[in-house]
Amino acid sequence: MPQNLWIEEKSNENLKQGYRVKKVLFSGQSPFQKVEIVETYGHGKMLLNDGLVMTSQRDESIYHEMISHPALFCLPQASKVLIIGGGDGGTAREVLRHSHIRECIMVEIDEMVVEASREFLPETSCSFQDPRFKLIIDDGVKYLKNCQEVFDLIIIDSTDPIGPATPLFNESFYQDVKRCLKDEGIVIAQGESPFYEVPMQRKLLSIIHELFNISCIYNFHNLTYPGGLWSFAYGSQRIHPQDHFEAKRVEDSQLDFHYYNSDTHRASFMLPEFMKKNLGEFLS
Ligand code: SPD
Repeated sequence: MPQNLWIEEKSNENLKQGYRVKKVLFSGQSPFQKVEIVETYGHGKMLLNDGLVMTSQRDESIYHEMISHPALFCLPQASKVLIIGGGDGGTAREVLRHSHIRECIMVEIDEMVVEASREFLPETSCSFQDPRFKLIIDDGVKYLKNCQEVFDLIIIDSTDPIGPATPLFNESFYQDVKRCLKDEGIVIAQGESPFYEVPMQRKLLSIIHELFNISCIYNFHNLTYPGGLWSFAYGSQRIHPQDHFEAKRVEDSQLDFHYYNSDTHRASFMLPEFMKKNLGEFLS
């Protein structure tokens, strides 16, 4: 292995971020994308799809806690969760920490991501053996189009809106999300960068605003995704992320988190002024 091997993530025409690599653990070409798992010096193991970092051992807990627990603590009786994407397993791991969850279905288009994560990222994929977990290898758009079930929570743990994830950012997909969600249910979607992806955030929020009574966006801080600040979109017909949130539920759960707590829950929905200016017309 060369002493000075780096991987560079090119986020856009003007931005690259680099990581020094200790070892390439996996590299494969699936029908959908190039899948790589590398061990880095500074961020531990990383999963990349088509050269874009999906998850890093150093801070994956932040992303996976924040995509799961704000909704789950607003839905204390949730039993049935659908994850679209999420092939590394981190979101399923967090969802299944809640003992009231009876079924967690994950629909991932790319089996190679699941299998590589199973082998090389056991810390994130550790819930694949949970009896409440069901894996479906399929296109999430097609799955929801034909789906006749309803869920308490649907989580869109997608890659960036290029390649196989592009249709996950379209209105027709969200029509199906709405149809398959209880009125007391919540949809959470990977919401991109508030610094670099304003048009995409506006598109996503406008769709959610159009289809759901409550539409919000919330933020978390991380090391890996460009800009450090990253967002999730939130939609629901009935459940408001602040009005239906009780801090005591978090304390009573006795779950031990790295980033999420009742303060970060509330704070994550408080937006900086530039985000209010960019997205305010689509927010409840
Ligand atoms: N730029 C990366 C966007 C994040 C994508 N999702 C990551 C999947 C982690 N389960």
